[in-house]
Amino acid sequence: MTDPLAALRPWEAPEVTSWGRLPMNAVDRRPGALSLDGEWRFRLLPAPQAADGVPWSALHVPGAWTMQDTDDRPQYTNVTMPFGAFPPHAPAADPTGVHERDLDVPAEWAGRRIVLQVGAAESVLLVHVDGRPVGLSKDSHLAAEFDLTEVVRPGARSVLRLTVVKWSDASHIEDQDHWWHGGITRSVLLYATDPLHLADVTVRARRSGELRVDCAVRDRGGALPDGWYVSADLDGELLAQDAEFDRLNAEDDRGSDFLGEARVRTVVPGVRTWNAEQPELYGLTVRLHRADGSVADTSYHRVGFRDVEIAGRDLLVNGERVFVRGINRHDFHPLTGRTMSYDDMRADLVLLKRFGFNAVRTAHYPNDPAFYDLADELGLYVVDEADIESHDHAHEIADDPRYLNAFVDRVSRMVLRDKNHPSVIIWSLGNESDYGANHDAAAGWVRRHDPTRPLQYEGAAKRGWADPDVASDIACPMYAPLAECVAHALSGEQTKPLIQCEYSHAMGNSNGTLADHWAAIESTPGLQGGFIWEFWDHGILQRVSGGRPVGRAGAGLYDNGVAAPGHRWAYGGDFGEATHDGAFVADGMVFPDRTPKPALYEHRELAAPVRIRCFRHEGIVLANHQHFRGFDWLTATWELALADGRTLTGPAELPELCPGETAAVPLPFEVPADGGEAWLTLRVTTAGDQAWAPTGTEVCAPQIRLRAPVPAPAAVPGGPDVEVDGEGLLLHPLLAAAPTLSLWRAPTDNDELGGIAPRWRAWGLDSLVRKVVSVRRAHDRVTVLAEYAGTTGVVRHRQEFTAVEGGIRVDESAELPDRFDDVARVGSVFETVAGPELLEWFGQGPWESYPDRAAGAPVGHHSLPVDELFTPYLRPQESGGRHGVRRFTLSAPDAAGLAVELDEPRQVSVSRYRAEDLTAAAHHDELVPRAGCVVHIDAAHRGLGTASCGPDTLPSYLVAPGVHRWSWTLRTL
Ligand code: IPT
Repeated sequence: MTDPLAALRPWEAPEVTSWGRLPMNAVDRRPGALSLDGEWRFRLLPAPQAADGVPWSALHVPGAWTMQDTDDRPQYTNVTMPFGAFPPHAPAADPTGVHERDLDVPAEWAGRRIVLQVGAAESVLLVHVDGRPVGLSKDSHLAAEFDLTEVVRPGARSVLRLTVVKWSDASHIEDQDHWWHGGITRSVLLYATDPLHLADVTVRARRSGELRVDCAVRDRGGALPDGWYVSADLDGELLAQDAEFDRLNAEDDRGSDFLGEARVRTVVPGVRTWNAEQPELYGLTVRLHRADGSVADTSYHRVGFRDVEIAGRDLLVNGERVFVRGINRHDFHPLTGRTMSYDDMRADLVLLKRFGFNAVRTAHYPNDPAFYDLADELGLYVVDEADIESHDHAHEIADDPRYLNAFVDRVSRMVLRDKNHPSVIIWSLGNESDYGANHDAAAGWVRRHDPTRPLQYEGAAKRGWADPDVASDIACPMYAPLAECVAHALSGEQTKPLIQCEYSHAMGNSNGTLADHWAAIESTPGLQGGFIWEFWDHGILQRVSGGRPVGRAGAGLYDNGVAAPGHRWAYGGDFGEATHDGAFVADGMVFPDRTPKPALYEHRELAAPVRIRCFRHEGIVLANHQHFRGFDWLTATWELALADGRTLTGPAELPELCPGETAAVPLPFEVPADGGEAWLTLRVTTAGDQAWAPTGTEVCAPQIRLRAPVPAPAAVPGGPDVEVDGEGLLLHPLLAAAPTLSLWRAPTDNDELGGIAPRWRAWGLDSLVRKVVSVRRAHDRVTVLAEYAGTTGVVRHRQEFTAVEGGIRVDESAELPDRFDDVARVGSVFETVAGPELLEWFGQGPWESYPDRAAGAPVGHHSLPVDELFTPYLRPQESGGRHGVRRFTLSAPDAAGLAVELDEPRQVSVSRYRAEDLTAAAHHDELVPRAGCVVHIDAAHRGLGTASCGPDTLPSYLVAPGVHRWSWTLRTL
């Protein structure tokens, strides 16, 4: 092969990170650029040096070819590399996409400097124009720019070829936990500048109002024009120029195209500072002038004045110890794989703001540039993470000098690109790559280049949370048990802020114990928050026919978390991959179509700016849990839910409170003397439009109990006789299956991957064999004793059915042997006949809640269609539970209904699926809803925890062995 680029075999040369690539900079060239996005000619070669005989087809750019009906499909692996070759090698079979298009360079660009920008290509990009090599680049998540001035002619047509090699030495350091794709995934631009141009602009803006703008100026022609200067204005006000620099410039007569750095310095009096709650931005326009005053180049920046520092073990933003309510987020889309529009990105961040997040870690690579603009504008603290994860070969690569350049290159280019964003408060060296000299080299570069921000790296922090010598200013563990974090904070040894870079793994039905985490964080100095893993369920939309995938990945329709009929959310293995990590890719707080999972409501409440501390002296104590804002942007209504079925509402006044302050507020109503148990909820909404929420958006709904339940009067005996069959099973016209004992739930991902469900199976809890021991009939009651045998133990179950006015009272007990020391649930399960469609309940809701995830579901009178109770987690599993249910009815306009009264607040679920239906299915399209309702009433239900990756639930949420008792009354409506 004669092509010198290919002759280097750069895909197996980690030392080669680029050739012919321009230095990274922070000048935004998107405005005024020529978009090269659209249909390109495309062919997919089996390897980079394969013969070019493949015919051309068409491909949309930007867009991964793995999502566009080629033979190369998406593949999901977490840690394991998708090919066997060891670093720095690539496999022989190495899909290589040749993208080609005509390039018509505008005639009016004559005499200008012409630059190509490729937004992102994975994993090696080779650029040719008219067959001439122009350059190469690596790093699948950062743009690469190439100067085309010498190789194109304004007014003429050239052929631009971008060759993308999928697997390379770089793949070994891009081993992140998401889908593998190939292609160009961000926009391609062509732009022109004057030969005299801004090569970079660095902005530093402090909360004092101090503003420094440093402009690197180059002249492509090397003509050394005299008398050029830089001006800058802030929101239209001209800022002072730096006379000292002009002098330096005049003296500089070297023959380089680098002309020097122009500086602007000023102090903005009375500056409005930037923080995530009030992201005040100023518009900075930097202009580079020729000697005659005409403008040669312009760069626009949005500037936020703010300070970030670490003081002792506190991370401070503008001097405040802020809580970091963070989430990890990938650039993901269910139709494109990776390519996101501005609107998609905005929708992601708006949703995060609405659910109480104030921080994002760009796991595990620099995100699309639009992300940072939006984070600045909407108010999110960003941990900006470099594109380095060598998970499968972490130990060898961290110290491998062949990769030294790549580490420094990736970290430094991220910093050069993103340094001007106020939202970026911390740099991260990458993820899961062990810790070695390559990291220290990159850290050294960052510390010199940008001393204004702390640096973190989990792999370094692992060496010791308090170790001063490692490349992490923050103790940023992942999935550390809460008790360990608290112990560290109390140890007297803590030297750095403790902010977990990953915690609370959101796979499937998860995020148990989030409330316990936040109770500890908010009450323990030294703990400052963390980043939930993660935002997205990375399900790719896939059309299926007869259980087999058809058509291209990402084609089809979806709505509300559910793939439309004939489609499914594909996860690892669904594209026929031999090596994959299954549903581990579906571990986010939103479904692939961005529908919130119920756990998001839990988070929203735990982040509530308005809290009710307590109820006393006929008033409530309110607290402002923000760091910078009062309550003036919020408004509230009160809602009083009474056990007798009433819900009263009215306007509530929020007091003026500074951050951290509390105030006693009298109740704006009288609590009715009757009505039983009473709960006050404040519905807090936005008083005016916010950038992320229109007026009236609910921000939180804090709640407090005003009156405890009043004991119910004993049921009046009477009613129809209780009937049971020969097996002691209740006969009832509305029940298709009688209440029996249930100890099993369809394993959640946490149950399964945390090793909990395997124990249940070993005990035989998924296939208990019921044997009736005795049936005793008295005049108004029937008592049934039964045994449920597992493989290693027997549970004794007693049911007493008593006829009461209008129905049947069921008193139950179950005795679990010591051996069954951790079961999913202890309770009753029964099935109704077809008919009931609506569930109405008094308890927590309206969304799904579980014992260790119940802080965000207020007690009240709720109702939902049975079909909407269920949460469609990508891999079917236990879902749809409601915590703290006191009573419920199941009804339909034209069918008989039933009402159930519980002895105390219980975990209840109503669904169209039995636990075994859910257990057996791998995807939703395999589930067939039953006509009746499957109803669970649990005396005890195990917490969810997060054991699919990280700590299990806390001991207090486990279901203990011994005797469990519960009672309920069933009536016909
Ligand atoms: C951790 C990874 O950093 C993250 O990318 C993701 O894989 C997460 O786990 C699980 O979903 S690494 C894990 C080995 C703790």
